[in-house]
Amino acid sequence: FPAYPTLLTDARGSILTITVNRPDALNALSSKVIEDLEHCIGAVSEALTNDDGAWPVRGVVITGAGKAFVAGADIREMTDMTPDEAHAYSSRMQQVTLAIEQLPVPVVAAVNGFALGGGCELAMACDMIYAASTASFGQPEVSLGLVPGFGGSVRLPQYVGQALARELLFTGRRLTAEEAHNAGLVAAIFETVDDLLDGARNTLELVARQSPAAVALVKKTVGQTQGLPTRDGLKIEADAFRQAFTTADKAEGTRAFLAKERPSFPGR
Ligand code: CO8
Repeated sequence: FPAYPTLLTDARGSILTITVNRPDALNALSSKVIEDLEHCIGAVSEALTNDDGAWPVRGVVITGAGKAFVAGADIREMTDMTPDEAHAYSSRMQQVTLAIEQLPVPVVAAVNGFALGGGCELAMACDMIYAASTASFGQPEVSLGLVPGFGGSVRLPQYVGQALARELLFTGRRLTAEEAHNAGLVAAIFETVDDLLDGARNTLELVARQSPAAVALVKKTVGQTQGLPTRDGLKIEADAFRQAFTTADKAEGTRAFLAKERPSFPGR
């Protein structure tokens, strides 16, 4: 994967790390960052659309350069925006968050520092949030006369429940890494940023040993069933279960188990 003007990319084995790299502005999501994220996530998606069982990427880590993960949308850029331009800006980044959710491989947000506003929203679009002990999370939009525009009003209640989400959205109060962990926003905390990146990559290495087809299918199912009534969610799950039975990975996984061997998944 190429580097982009505002992003660094680092592929180690099948794990791709994307680093938002505008440390002087605490990695704020300018239109250029959003465009680069759009192209980079698009390139990953394209690399994974082959049906030949090749999975050049098995997991993605998103992190930030310097002391912030992402300190929000670019406040400077928003000063002269018209309401219609703001709508287009919000919609464009929302599409990026949906593209992350639609990737067939897991994405871990490795939150190394401030994840505020659009930064918290970018993290919440990922499959899992891991945090360094110095990370903090919040939706401070109301302190600027703004509201979340990249999914915060929708995804934050899904992560932490209505009561805490509303408190955070109405007050702009920040959560420490530990509070975010206790609230269910963060899956794991690491002492240092190096440990954080190792932890994110180790989890994705573990994922890479499983059936790629099954991981893609379960990611899709979890995404599709969020917020649905149980009965409707269960129907989608049964369809996914059926689909697993059409894959070569299922044949290999169950065969290898019974033969007491390690599976060699075809990836289809
Ligand atoms: N946008 C632009 N520049 C920023 C941003 C930002 N969000 N955050 C920090 N910076 C810049 C600062 O202006 C400063 O630049 P300079 O050195 O040129 O003065 C540099 O980064 C360093 O920042 P600080 O000096 O403020 O660093 P501190 O360590 O003192 O403070 C904080 C760190 C607490 C993170 C502080 O920078 C801060 O509060 N930042 C803003 C956080 C925030 O409010 N984020 C929410 C933005 S709104 C949003 O995300 C809405 C999303 C949806 C919008 C869709 C609608 C179109």
